[in-house]
Amino acid sequence: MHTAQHPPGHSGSASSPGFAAQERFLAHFPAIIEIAARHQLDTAQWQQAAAAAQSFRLKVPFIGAFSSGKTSLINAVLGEPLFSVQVTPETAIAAQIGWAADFAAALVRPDGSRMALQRSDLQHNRLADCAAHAHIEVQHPALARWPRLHLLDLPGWGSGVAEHERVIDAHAAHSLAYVLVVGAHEGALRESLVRALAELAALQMPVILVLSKTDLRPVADVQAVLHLLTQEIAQRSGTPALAQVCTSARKNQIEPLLAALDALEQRADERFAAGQIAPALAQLEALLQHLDLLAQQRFADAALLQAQQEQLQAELAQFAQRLQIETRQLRAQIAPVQDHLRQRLLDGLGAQFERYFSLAESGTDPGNALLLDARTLIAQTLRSEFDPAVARYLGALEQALPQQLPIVLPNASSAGSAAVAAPSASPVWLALGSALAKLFDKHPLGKIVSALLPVLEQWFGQQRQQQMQQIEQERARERLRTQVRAAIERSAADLVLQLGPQLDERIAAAEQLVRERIEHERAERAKVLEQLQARLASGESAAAAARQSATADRDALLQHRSAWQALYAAATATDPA
Ligand SMILES: Nc1nc2c(ncn2[C@@H]2O[C@H](COP(=O)(O)OP(=O)(O)OP(=O)(O)O)[C@@H](O)[C@H]2O)c(=O)[nH]1
Ligand SMILES: [Mg+2]
Repeated sequence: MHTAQHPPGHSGSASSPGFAAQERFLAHFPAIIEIAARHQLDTAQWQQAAAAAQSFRLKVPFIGAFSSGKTSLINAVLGEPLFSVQVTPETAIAAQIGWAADFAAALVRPDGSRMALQRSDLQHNRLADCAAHAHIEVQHPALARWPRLHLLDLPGWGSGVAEHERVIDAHAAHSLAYVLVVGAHEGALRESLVRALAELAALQMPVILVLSKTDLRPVADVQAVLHLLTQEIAQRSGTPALAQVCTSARKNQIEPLLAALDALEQRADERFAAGQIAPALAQLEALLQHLDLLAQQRFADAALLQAQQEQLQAELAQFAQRLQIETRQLRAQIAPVQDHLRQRLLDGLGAQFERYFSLAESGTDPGNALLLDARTLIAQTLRSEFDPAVARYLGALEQALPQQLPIVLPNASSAGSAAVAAPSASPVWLALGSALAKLFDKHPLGKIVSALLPVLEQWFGQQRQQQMQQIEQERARERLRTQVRAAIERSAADLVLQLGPQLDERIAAAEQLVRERIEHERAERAKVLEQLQARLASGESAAAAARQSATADRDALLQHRSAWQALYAAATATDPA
């Protein structure tokens, strides 16, 4: 069987620490949790960080037209015909496949309930109990070479907005790259894929081009098609694909795809380092500062402690004020972003007027096409107009952080999903930052756009019947033109209206997150000061013992820190290849 071609334990290059990095990272948590508990500090945040690191996976969605060969490719990667490739689109269901030592499969319903599946259920597509929006989860030992990837086999991509929403909104935030599968017989990108490309580009999501079914065409043709598609992707998305590979699932020629997955697994290391190790290092920095205080002799003085506490209160009050001002300023950016969006929608949708008109003329509802274009325009506007404002906001808060509190927020520039922030020596706000960044990372396109769906449907649905009978008449055509023009204007206005509350909601959530985090650190610091106070009354020998225990624990933490820093450095070392 061909699984023998990619044995477990493969490592791409010397700089790839492989799956072991995750295990090595996790190994430090029990000791750290014990130390935090010993000094009556919060352990829940460490439990959460460990759980997040444990379940860390990145998705690799396979998208493409119906029957482009997505499922066959995934079967080939697995080394067995696990998923049925009968052409029955009505039973199409998404499948997520990840590594585990032992095979397991389950149907997962939208409410989270699971039903175990047998291999044969998948092979024969016996998914009778297939609730709408359910999906399949498979654990498979053949993926040992890519333990941090979840391959997503998605149903063939039609042209509807709803599909875009499901595929891009649901997965983009947790995806590493999208695999675009195009059959060699297709020869060109379908329009729905062209739009997907534009949107993925706006989200700065890389793609891998897989030309499938190359056995169907002569080698020279295949090369020509590959060349054409490569150019088109670079042109449409503004950057070249991460990789472009030729495959034939039928002939089991999938080596180039396996190599592309290797490169993704390597990228997953970097994302693990940025998303898990760096925030944990920041959290560790905070714990170290608390233990530093507990270890110090000079706090055996009540007056000093009192002064410390008062200074902290003053700094916190000042920060709260600054937070309010900065948040208000960020909110003030919503209106200009809306103005830009309105103009961009009117220009961008207006440029497509003839296309929508001819769709309407031929009796097809142009609403879908219009909304797909609008999605891309909204994504582009948010990236160029709103994201920089968020970055400024995060930067200003970082500047304003109380000197005394070991609060770690992310590098403002890490707000984008692709950015990898290095933990710097200065207190960057990583722990809170990655949470904040996630909030702003995923733009609420689905929510904005879907509100307009029924409106447009009604708009074009109502008079279509009547229109079609008179379509030959110039007057009716004119009326239709007016209608399309009005639909564009109405859509632009409605989408702009939808955007406001969505951005506002996000800003409010960010502000709340900052408040909670500050409060958390304030409470931690208060606990430390209380312990120091109690120590004043406990006699010198007990105080000395407590200081000694804090010193020993701080030294132990320094060891854990160096180990994590080494893991971080290994994962983010630039690949010489
Ligand atoms: N000649 C040839 N046919 C292939 C190849 N890969 C898949 N096919 C055929 O193409 C058809 C569709 O393959 P699938 O793998 O189901 O394609 P898909 O993209 O998953 O299809 P949907 O999920 O329905 O969108 C099947 O009849 C396959 O046997 C290939 O490499 N060469
Ligand atoms: Mg399929």
